[in-house]
Amino acid sequence: MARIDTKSLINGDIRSVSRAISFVENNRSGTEALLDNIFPKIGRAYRIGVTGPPGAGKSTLVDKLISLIREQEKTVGVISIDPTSPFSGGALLGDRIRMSRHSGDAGVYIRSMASRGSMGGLAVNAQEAGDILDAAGMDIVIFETVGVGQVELDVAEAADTTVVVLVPESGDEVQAMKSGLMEIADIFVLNKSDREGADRAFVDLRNILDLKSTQDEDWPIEILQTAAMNNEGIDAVYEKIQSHYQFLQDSGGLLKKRQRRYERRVEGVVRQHLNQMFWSADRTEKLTDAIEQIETIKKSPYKLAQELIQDLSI
Ligand SMILES: Nc1nc2c(ncn2[C@@H]2O[C@H](COP(=O)(O)OP(=O)(O)OP(=O)(O)O)[C@@H](O)[C@H]2O)c(=O)[nH]1
Ligand SMILES: [Mg+2]
Repeated sequence: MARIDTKSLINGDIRSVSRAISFVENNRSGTEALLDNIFPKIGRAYRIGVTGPPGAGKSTLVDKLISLIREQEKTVGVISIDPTSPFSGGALLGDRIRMSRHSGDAGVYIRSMASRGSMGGLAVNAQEAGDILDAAGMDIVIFETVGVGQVELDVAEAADTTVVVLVPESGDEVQAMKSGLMEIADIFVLNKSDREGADRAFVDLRNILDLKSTQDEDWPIEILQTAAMNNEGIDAVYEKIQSHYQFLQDSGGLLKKRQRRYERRVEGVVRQHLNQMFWSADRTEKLTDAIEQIETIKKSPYKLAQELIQDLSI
C-alpha cells in the first residue's frame, strides 16, 4: 500500500492532497482506511456544485468565483469532473488554461477527475476527493461537472448549494431536462447574457420556473444573469450562494442535507461490499455460462438470480 501522510494532508500539504486524491480516484486498497483517518477533520468546508450543459461557461464562472473567494481570504479547492475519457484531454486542457491565473496561489487547488471509476462511479470518488480537500482545511470546495443525467444528480448530492449554469441557447435543453434541473438547482445562472436572445431566454426560464413548485418552498429559486467572460454578474452569484448557505443554516436544512448524504454513503459502501462478497468466482462463472447459452436458456433472469442468491454454497 502506498503511503499517504495523513498528518501532512491535514496540515494542508498540497502534494499529500494530490496523492490522496489519486489514491481514492483509483480506488486503491487502503482508501477506506485513509478516509477513516481523516474523517474527524471533515465537515467544515462548504461544498458548491456547478453544473450545466457543455460549454455553458462553468469553468469561466468558477474562475471568477475563485477570485471573489480569495478576496475574502478563504481557501478553495475545485474538483472538475470530466465525463469523457481521461485521455481525450480537450476539456481538461481548456480548464487548466482558464483557471491557470490562480496556479501560483497556494490558497487555490484545482484538480480534474475523470468520471469513470471502477465501482460506484463518480459519486463516491468525487465526494471523497471533496472530503480530502475539506480535511486539508479548504474553506470551500467546488465541484464542476457537465450536466448529463446521473452525473449532475451525483453532484447535487455531494454539494450543499447547487448552481445550474445555462446559456441563451439552452431552451430545448431546459425543456428536456426541466424536472431534473428543477430538483437539483438552488440557483440558476443564465450565462453569456452578452449574447443575443438572452432576455428572451430569461423570460422563458422564468416561466418554466413559475410553473414548477420547488424542492424547498421557503427558498426562492432565482435566475441570475451573468456574462462570466466579462466578469459581469458574478458578485451577485457569489452573494446568492452565501445567502443560500445562511438559509440552510438557519432552517436546519444543512444538517438535514448532511445527514442524508451520510446515510446514502453508508448505503453505498454496504452495497459495494455486498456486491464484492456476492460475486465469487463460482457465481460469476454460473452467470457467464447462462449468458453463453442465451439462445437455449429457458430460465428467466429472476429465476437465475434467485438461484444464485439462495445457493449459499457457491
Ligand atoms: N460570449 C460569452 N462567452 C463566454 C462567456 N463565458 C464563457 N464563455 C466562453 O464559452 C466557452 C466555454 O467556456 P467554459 O468556461 O469552458 O465552459 P464550461 O461550461 O466549463 O465547458 P465544459 O467544461 O467543456 O462543459 C469559452 O470559449 C468561454 O470563453 C460569456 O459570458 N459570454
Ligand atoms: Mg469546464
